[in-house]
Amino acid sequence: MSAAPLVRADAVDRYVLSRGGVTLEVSAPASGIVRVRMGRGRLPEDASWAVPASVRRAGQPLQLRRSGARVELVSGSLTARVDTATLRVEVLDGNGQALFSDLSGRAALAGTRGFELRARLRGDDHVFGLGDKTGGLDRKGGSFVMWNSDAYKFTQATDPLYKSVPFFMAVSDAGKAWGLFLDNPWRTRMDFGRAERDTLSLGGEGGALDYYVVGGPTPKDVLRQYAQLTGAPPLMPLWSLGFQQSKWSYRTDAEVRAIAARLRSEQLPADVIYMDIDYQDRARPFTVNGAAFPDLPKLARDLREQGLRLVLITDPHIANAPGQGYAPYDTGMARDVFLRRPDGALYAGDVWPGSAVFPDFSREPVRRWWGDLYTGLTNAGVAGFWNDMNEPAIFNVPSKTMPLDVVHRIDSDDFAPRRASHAELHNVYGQLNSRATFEGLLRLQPDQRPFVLTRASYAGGQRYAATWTGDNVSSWQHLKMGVQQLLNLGLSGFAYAGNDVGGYAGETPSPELLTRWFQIGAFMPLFRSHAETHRADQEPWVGPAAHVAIRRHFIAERYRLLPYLYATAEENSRTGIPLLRPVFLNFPEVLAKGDRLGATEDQFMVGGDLLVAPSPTPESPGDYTVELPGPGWFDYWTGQRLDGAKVSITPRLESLPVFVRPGAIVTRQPLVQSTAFVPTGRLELHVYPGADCRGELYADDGVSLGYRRGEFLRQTVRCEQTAEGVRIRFEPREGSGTPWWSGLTLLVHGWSGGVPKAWAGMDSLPASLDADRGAVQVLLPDMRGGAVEIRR
Ligand code: MIG
Repeated sequence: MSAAPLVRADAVDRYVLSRGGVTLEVSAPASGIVRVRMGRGRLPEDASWAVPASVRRAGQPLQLRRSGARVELVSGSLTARVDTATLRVEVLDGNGQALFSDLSGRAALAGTRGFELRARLRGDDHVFGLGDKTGGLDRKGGSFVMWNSDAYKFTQATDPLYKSVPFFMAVSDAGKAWGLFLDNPWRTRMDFGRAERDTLSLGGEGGALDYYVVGGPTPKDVLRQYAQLTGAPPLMPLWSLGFQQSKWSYRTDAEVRAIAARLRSEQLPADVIYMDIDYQDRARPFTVNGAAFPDLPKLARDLREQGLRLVLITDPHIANAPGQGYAPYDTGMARDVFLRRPDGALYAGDVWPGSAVFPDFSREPVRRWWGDLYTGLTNAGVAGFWNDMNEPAIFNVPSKTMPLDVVHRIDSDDFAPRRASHAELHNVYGQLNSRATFEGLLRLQPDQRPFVLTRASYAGGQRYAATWTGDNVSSWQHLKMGVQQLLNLGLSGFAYAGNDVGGYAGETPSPELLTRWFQIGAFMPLFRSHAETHRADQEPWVGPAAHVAIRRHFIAERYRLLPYLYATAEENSRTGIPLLRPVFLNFPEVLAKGDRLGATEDQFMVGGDLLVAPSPTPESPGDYTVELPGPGWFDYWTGQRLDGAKVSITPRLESLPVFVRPGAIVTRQPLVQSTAFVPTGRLELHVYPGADCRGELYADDGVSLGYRRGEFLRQTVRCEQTAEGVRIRFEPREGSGTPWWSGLTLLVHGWSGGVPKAWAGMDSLPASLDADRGAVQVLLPDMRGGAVEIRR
């Protein structure tokens, strides 16, 4: 190999060059991540709502090489090649293959404001991310706008939606991935070969051209790198993984108690009941209608005894109610927290309380004031909060939001204090609203994990809140589309996401639709049933008894699976890898099958091991074939090993096909009616022998931040096939946490021998054979380490 002639090689922190009135900067906040900024004249302000200063400032040195009109900057395995005449930037992988090839260079800033950047998009690349936008799992061929919008009854064709996450990953048929994050909160546009074949274009109306290219090379690496930039979600309280029952609205203390009582009498496990806007006095945030809810603390206490927590809605629109003793308005005015028009007049817009005013969440002191508003409700025992309408949504105006010239006065992070238009802050309004809530709750209850649910957000918002997809429709199409939305949210950093089970708007769901939605919802990261006001009830007990029994079975199955789900959530908090995953994230080789995403488009995985395969045509269920990533998979429900990698399914209402990776070790627990009740008995370890055989045990108290001080239990369990059977190895435990379980029930699936013997060290343990299921069962003590061998 002959190297290009080098003039100089240097290590630099960043590389800056100006040409034709445009300044370019290339830096590397971490190895394998290249950041590019460009400005007219000088560089734009180095500040961000998505990437914390500590990350942006942690520059990795770049190796600089000059060769003629080109400069190469090497960071880890990535090379950024700059054409010094045009300022075009190309990012190459370790093999010298171009991942990202900018075709515009300084011409991207040819206009007087904003930018328009074109780049090459490879023909065999699939594109994922951009939050919960509809239009299909693969964004290739699509064009999308980032502009947070209240999108009631959105469809497959609606764009923009509630959130703006200008991040995508491109994955080739060979499974090679890279990602791009455009850190610009203004109205932006991304086009993936729709306007122009094989061309990616990124456009923005204002603000900085500031983007990061991350090099993968696997899809999981891209997500880890994106999490390095924008953060991973914190480990949320265990109860947020339980079943959540909501409705607009449970209107009285008696109605909430009746819902709780029914959940319990029906033996429908549940952790949360939501209270929507009608609990408030005249729809005013941070008030409680005392006639309907005479004693909220008592209600919260009584529910808690039944293992149920309350989550209350608190919208950002503060009633414009001077002189009425409404504290959020009065204290807000005293501290000048509300947004104003350019002429200094208070901005007021109509929402639920009537005329309302809006906090300027771009100011740290305002976020602090907002956080303190939760004092009364947290003291009353409310466990979590729901930030709705924070696009922000405004009634009675064609734009459905506030005027773009409303003035924010940024005072936050490492931003220079300055005035900025709503056009700049619009897409971050919801993210900053949920940040104010999250940070306020942490101040009020420093050792509790906050739970915040937000509708609008921006990249990085996963650090503060879970999210849902807004006002979906009770239809088969939404059931199917919702899975793809939640998959893409997971690929965009938002690992804690759900949609309204049963559908929010439109005609009430048929019993079949509702049952199917409960089945799939049971495998979504957030499992929350919710529906619009003035509709027939759609709680899980509504409809024929046979349907209720199926829903109960699936809700219960989710509770049995909580140890597995929670371990996956804990992994997410360290890595950014989501709970809900498209098949290719775990098995990039499925992309090589050629026909785009083929049959895997309708499938999804929960964690690394469970593959769920609903009907691709749920509205008219005929037989269908499930293609698994390889041979040797197991049927989750029967524990039996399957022949081959194709399974043909005849849909039956009571079942949802779920398959287990050969090599998985899946944890399950005894059924509880709420995560507030500690299970008694044994933890089940289901071993499915195969290559790369492992599983994770993770447990902690589920609610406090003790896990950050070592109060948790984490343990890897591995298995290997031996000449005589299977050996299970328990690696040493990490953390000081104590388990709730009294011992372990080990179940080894796919057993073909006769009655086995089990050995742990020198002692023989009782093992029994379930010949029908092809499983061996061994009752073990709690294993802090050591190994067990099951022999034929
Ligand atoms: O204008 O609070 O998406 O979940 O039930 C509607 C009432 C306002 C919209 C949310 C929905 C919620 C509803 N909200």
